[in-house]
Amino acid sequence: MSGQLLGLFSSTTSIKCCDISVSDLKVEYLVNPLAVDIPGPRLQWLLQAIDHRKHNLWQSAYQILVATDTETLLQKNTGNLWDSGKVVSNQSNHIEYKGRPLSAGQLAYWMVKVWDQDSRESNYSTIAYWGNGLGSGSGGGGSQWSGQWISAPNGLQQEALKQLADIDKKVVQDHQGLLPMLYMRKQFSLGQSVSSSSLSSRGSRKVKRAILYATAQGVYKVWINNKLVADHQLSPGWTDYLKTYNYQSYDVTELLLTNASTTTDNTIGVLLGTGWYSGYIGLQKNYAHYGRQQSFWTELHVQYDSGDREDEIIIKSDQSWKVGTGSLMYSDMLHGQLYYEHLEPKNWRSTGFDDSKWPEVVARPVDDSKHLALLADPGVPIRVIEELIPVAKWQSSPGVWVFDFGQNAAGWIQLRRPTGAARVQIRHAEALNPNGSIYTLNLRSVLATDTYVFTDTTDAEEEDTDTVEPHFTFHGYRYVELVGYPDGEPKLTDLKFRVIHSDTPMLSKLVTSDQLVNQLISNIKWGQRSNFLSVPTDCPQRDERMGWMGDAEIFAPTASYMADVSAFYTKWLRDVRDGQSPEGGFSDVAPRMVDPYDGAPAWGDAGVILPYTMLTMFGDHRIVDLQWPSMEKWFQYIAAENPDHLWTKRVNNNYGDWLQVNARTPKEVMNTAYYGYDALLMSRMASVTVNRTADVLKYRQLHQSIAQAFNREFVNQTDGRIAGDTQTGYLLALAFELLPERLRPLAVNHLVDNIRAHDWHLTTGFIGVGYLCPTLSEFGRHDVALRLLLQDTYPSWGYSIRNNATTIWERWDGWTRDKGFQDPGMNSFNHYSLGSVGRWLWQSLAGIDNNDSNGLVTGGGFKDILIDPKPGANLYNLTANYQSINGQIDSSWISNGTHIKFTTTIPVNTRATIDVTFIRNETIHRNVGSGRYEFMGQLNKQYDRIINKLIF
Ligand code: RAM
Repeated sequence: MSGQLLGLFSSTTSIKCCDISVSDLKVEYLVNPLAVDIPGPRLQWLLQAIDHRKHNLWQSAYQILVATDTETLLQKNTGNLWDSGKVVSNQSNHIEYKGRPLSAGQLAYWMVKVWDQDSRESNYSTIAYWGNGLGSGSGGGGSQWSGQWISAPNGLQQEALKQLADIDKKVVQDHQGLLPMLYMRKQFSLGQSVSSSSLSSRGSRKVKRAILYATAQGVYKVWINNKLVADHQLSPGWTDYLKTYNYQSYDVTELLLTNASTTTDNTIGVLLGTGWYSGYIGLQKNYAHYGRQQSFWTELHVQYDSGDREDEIIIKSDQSWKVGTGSLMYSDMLHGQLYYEHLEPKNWRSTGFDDSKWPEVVARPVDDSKHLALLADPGVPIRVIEELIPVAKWQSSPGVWVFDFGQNAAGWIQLRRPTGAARVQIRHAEALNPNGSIYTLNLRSVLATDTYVFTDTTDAEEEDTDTVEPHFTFHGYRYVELVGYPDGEPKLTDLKFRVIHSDTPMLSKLVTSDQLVNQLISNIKWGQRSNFLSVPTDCPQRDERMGWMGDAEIFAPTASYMADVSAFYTKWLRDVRDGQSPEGGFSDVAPRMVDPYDGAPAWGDAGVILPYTMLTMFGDHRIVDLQWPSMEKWFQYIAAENPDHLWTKRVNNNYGDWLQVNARTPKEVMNTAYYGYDALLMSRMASVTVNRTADVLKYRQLHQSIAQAFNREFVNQTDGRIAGDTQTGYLLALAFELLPERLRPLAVNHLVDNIRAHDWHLTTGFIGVGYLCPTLSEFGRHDVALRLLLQDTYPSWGYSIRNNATTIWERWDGWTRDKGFQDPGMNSFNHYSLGSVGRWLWQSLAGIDNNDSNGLVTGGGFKDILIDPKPGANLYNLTANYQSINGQIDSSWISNGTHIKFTTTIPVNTRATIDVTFIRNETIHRNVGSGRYEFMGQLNKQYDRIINKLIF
């Protein structure tokens, strides 16, 4: 019947047409990655309903074809690398490639078709591809790398500094340790580098694909024939350079000059900066943390159009490269950039530049004897994601212009190049002094200054004359101060804020009828954007910017609702594993800084919590397997010194509920609770991963033993009071399942009493805040959670918003009306930690969750969804969607105070339980398949009370 109808609706669709289409193919979470160093990469796709009015659509089978070529094979439906055959399964992600092994660098093209619930076949998807990595997971064997680490000969940068001292002695004296950027170049011709045997056939062979692989000890940018190979920033990103380097892969086919005569030269130009490797590093406050000498590594692999695979390494980093210096006297990650235009070697990235005065580089082989791994980057690049223009400007004193961009974020200024000679200085700040000048005290020791010394435009290199921007620095700011701009009054359009972050697609949305809540969501989002910079940092502005583990574990669920952070965290979890000490201690920050301490409780635990988050949010079982040995080690590490199950030893920096206010949660309460939580998560993870039946029991028992110790030591077994009597104490005990059932209602009452006693304010710090609203909602006090959400007096999220916050502050009292700015020693206005409430907005308010997220019976990844929205307060309207790995889930409601209409959309190939509890006289509990569902009715009593301030 439905088939016939479909035939009537659409003349182009055949009666037998499948109900679903396939799109968004990815490999290891990435769109067409050029290098994947994992055996058995996992494939995924999304399914869409062709007719959105239909329900209960799912995939009953799939077939994957993988081939070495598209035209001759895949388009003829032949998979010479892998033909999965028709696999009866509804799995559409995490499907392991099981075809022929790929050689290093080989490209595999693939497509997939599916059968719907009625066994009707879809068309094949469009073709996607991935490239096999060069090391193929071997961890980097020295012998397999043709490219070498190349660096500058001793003295080259010192020479440039001497030159600088002639111009600006003070800069050199003040900043011992800053180093000039290196310029590296190599001219090459495709014709000259092929072996003599293949020379004759050269004319007939077309380059099919050219892939450039590159990485650095430092940060780099690459141009081929004066064109940037990609829009990536700050590559290769930050890893634990004592152990791992990620190389990036770029398709440069279009950039190479291949059609002209064989003598045509191509030129590769590389700018090499200090970055995390040898630039100024926060907290440690030193330069050259990993090494003082920056090095670059590259290989350019070319594949020809001649059927079978044939590869040539056309160029590689070796002794034959030249190196010089130029206009970039420094471009330090934290401090900023100093640029002297007249020192720039003109056209150095183009063929024909005379580099005879540049010395040769020093080359050394990639050495695996130190167990250094060179691995394909599993993460996403940092990019300029958005540009902001200033919303206001003023002079804080004569000639000192301040610009306000209206938004705190991370990035840098792109400046219109002035016409005349000038020394222009840009300083960055998050806040203002009362007199309208910029407030920079909280940046601590960083300069956060970009300086340009321009010559006359007539001398300037042509293509760079319009705008200038720094290469290897970033700042966290909302305001900038501009001094020395020569063309009269600077215009708003002379400056652009180039906003950067790791390119995690941020597609999920949540909008409500309440402006304060919307601003909170915006602040959380900008906190995430500003701090997802290769690693999840604490803050983007002061001399810190490190991968703090406590911040990361508490925010990870929120981050995973807001954006697709799957690849980002996959990359970072290697940094976490790399940072584990031989005894088993995870670190406080990953990449681990050379630090005598292992991770503190709730910080080191990120090593367990992050894989669990990946499992629940993305259904990723493999990351659990990968992390399992290190997680077990972490338990041995804690257990070794805490045999009584109270986590009182090996607490290292022992931060406690960091930056809590008006409360003192005993550290041993928090620490022991976290030990229990770790055990709980281990048992849950073991329950859904293969071959871990014994571990389920082992960790469940451990959780019980810890719970017993916790109760014995900290909980009054009669009245349920927990030592310290703080919100965080009750929250952790409830959320981590540490209390016997009979004590739970008592603990909830103590929690609510405590909130009431603080006049309906929170007292939680970094850790407690993550469980505040979720636990209240879970234990029947959603009304109190809403009250805290909408609170706008100190301390609350609303208080910062009422005081113009556009990001989440590090501290509840970052600025107060009574005291002004907090101690500048630690006062960031862009820390995401206290924004961990974000997950509750999606999970509880919008009600989009995994079904049985705790027991993980369903394996995570929103394949089995729970829709259980909890409307309330003056939120008469909410529209949310979450872009899950299994497709977009929608949830929205609109209410007029007496009636409510609720709509939800469940993606194809998933199922959901919908619980509607807010309609009078009706308790709806329905198990459904895909499609759109709508419920309408009179609001029940409970919500009459909660929806109290109606606007229409
Ligand atoms: C601060 C960091 C971070 C926090 C640690 C304990 O310096 O900013 O956010 O996790 O301390």
